[in-house]
Amino acid sequence: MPALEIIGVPQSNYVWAVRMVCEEKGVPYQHRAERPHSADVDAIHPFGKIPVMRHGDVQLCESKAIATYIDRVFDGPKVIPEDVKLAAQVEQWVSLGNVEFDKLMIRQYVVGYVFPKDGKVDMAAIGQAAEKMKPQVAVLDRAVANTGHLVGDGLTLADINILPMLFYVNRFEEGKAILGAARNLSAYMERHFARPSFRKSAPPPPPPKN
Ligand SMILES: N[C@@H](CCC(=O)N[C@@H](CS)C(=O)NCC(=O)O)C(=O)O
Repeated sequence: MPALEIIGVPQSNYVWAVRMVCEEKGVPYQHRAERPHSADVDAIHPFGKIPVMRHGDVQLCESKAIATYIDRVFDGPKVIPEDVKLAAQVEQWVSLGNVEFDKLMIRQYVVGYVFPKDGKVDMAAIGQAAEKMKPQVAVLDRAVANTGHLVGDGLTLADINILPMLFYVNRFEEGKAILGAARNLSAYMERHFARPSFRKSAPPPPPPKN
């Protein structure tokens, strides 16, 4: 079997998710920390986004496609269940994650703090994003209430996709308060953030501020 290569800086929530899939399944992989729009990334993703993947003559972009490929090609516990209904529910939550939660939680809220335009955090925009996150968090809080998972009663790609997003939101004041008030989701985060697969695939801590 050729080496599996995951390309993309580890800070990306989507790179994190794909690496967590590998860890969860016990799949060996090589990780190359490249930024979006590097030559290698541009060669695979039409819009230069990370992660991208190489496995022999297979090249893929988009975390959902990469995760699905890894789940089907390699042994280890399934992160997308064989059961058609459960698999469709995983698809649904990954889609919601990418289209709804990532857009607001990461692209607006977290990126607003980490990569502020003109070097200054726009606190009005942060406040607006935080308000909009409240109903999203309520949706997730209800979804994990019964089993502590988004789909069925075990960890799936639906959870793996959302966990890095929640981790990042939880690092900032408003996000931490909103998540902390969501009882089921807080317990969910605490439990899954402690998973070896989550910790092993986590990005290194940021350097200390001067
Ligand atoms: N739908 C894509 C999203 C990938 C994505 O947005 N990656 C970000 C980093 S987390 C990126 O490469 N951004 C660079 C850009 O948008 O130009 C996936 O699931 O892989």
